[in-house]
Amino acid sequence: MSKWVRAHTNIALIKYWGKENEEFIIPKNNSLSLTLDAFYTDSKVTFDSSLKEDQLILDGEKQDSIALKKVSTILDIVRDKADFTDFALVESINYVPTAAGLASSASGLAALAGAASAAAGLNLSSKELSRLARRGSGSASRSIYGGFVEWEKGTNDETSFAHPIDNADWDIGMLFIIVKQAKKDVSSRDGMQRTVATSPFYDGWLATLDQDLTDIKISIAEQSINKVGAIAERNALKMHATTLGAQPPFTYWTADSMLAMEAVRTLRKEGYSVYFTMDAGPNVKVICKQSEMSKIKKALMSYFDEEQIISAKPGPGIQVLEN
Ligand code: 2P0
Repeated sequence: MSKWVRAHTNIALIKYWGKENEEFIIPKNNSLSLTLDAFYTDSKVTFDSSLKEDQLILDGEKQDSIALKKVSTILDIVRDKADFTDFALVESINYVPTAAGLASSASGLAALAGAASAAAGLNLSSKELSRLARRGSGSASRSIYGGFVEWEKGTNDETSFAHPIDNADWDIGMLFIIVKQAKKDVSSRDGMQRTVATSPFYDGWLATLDQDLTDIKISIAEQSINKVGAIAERNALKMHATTLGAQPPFTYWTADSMLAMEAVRTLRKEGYSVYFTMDAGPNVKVICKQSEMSKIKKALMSYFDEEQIISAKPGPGIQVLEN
């Protein structure tokens, strides 16, 4: 039955960066994220035998075949499992602040995995949903669950999926600093591929991951914002260092990203528990205590406009909405 399904975005504290298998999206390393409440996607899928092709309507606008590619990958798997061939109408609404540049494949493809399997009458477990979402976009495998989530890299389609590790019901939150940006010129998919293939720093990145993962899981269990933040920050810097060694080299940082990182370091010296992480784009995410978020936001406003700073708290896993 067609139902609206909601999935929230997640931000990795231990990053996914590189694939072992491109077709099945098996990653090179385990990653660990926090699902957030502020940004999410609602999706509904309707299979219809009268359609001649899959259609994606995102925020009311029909999307081209390029945008449909990841969507059809998931729809094809669902059709295969349910043993029918009807094309689908996919309606999606992204709840992301206008112009934030945070359009997220994680929430979008997780919501789609839930909506498509519901519409096909497949009764999938969360683990199966995570595997399905992964086929659209790796990070989507983590958005099936709320709180802190680890994506086990596994070795094949059956063994690569996410699982929840902590509901994040403690004093942690994130502030998003939305820096001014031009169009992204290296997608995360192309960026990680180029880095794995050409960067001499990539092996160094992989070599310290197990330690970062072990350390952050202990720190999450201790509910230590300072330890979790410091590990996430060092992990993000290592990931971004690999791109500088790629051929041709690239970076997602802009001057404003560096200003944001410097602002976070300054606030830390002033005594706040603040750390940063960054993904495949110039925005900076600030890991901090929820209880200090409004004070930190005010302090950041001496560097950025108020509209550029968005607060987020830990968010829930995938939800089927009552239509
Ligand atoms: C992450 N990123 O762990 C990392 C950190 C970007 C930097 O997951 O190729 O859109 O569709 O599997 O999931 C972004 O990559 O890539 C991402 P595909 P995806 O959040």
